[in-house]
Amino acid sequence: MKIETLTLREIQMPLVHFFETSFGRLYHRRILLLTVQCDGVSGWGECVAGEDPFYSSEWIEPAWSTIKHYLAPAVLGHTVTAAHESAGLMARIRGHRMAKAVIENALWDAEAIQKKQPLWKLLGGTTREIHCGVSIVIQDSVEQLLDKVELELAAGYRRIKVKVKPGWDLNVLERIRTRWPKIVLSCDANSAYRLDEVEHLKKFDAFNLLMIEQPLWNDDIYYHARLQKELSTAICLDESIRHARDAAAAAETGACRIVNIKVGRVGGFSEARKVHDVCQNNNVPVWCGGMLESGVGRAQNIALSTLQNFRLPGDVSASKRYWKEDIIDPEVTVSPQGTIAVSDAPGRGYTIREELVNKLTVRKETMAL
Ligand code: OSB
Ligand code: MG
Repeated sequence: MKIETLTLREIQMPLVHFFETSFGRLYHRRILLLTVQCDGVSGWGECVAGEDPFYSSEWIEPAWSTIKHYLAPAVLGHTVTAAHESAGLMARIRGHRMAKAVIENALWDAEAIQKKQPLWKLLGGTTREIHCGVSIVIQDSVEQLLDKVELELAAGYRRIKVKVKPGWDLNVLERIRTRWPKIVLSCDANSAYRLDEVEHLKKFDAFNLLMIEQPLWNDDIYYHARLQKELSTAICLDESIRHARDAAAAAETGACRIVNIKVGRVGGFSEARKVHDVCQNNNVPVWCGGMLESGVGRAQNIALSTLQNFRLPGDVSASKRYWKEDIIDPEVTVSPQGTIAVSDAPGRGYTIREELVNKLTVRKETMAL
């Protein structure tokens, strides 16, 4: 596959509902999409960098300029036999994993289309159907949150995850558990706690949670290992896992019992597979995290979730939870059993609605040699 051109664009999409975490409240998404042209085939990728450097130090402005000035020149004009080889071409550039991932993932899409194979099969996936959960954010009141939980359970979702932060945690979990004693429930702190809150965090054990996600610092493994020893609830790491070595260190130190894999956070599909394998070898189940993706990123998350060790429901949910109109056809739908059926079409398995993408585009730049 000769990497001929890269087209980067920013689209803007209003969210159906605001998204509030311990970082703040978000109403609109600014999303970078990338198209790669190889031997007459177009592969699409989505950069999951946010509009602000709050979840990660990466955000869309530096992602755009890093792609333009460093990553595109590193790959353009090169011929690769498989998409994963692009990671080697970009290795000289440190960090910027979300920016690297969009290039590598677009190439995986192109490779799958070229080989007339569904992306999930090319990745080594084994299941025809993935299990879905939802991430429910901080609301204006607990009553509003309970209404959301009820709605998502009725839609069939198999795991409810709620965002927590000091002041919006034990009270919320208590109310959910009282009403639904048996549901699969977890929480995500996005690093909102510190080690001097261990006594407080121990109280989470009363709620029979599947996991508590990323309670401590975003860049920490060591103190999570100390914390995990104090809790009976499994810790799941999200932000802290940047690559397979982090996953190995976390498994070795006992810093978590579950890992959330986000393909963008770890730099692309090839590293995501390595994280998956390290976790599988250490008997640590994984699940696929979400980053409020448009259909392009959503399709890639679905493909990744078909790998064998994705044993827990992911934050991969229906397009309509985020968008009035998604940019793929068909949009992602979830069955009443809380599953997504995987497409057998070549590549990502969903068509890009290019006219709609063009309408949503606010800037666009094509890079070629
Ligand atoms: O921590 O999983 C997270 C969204 C943006 C940044 C961080 C996180 C999230 C989510 C999104 O929880 C889940 C989804 O896409 O529905
Ligand atoms: Mg998280």
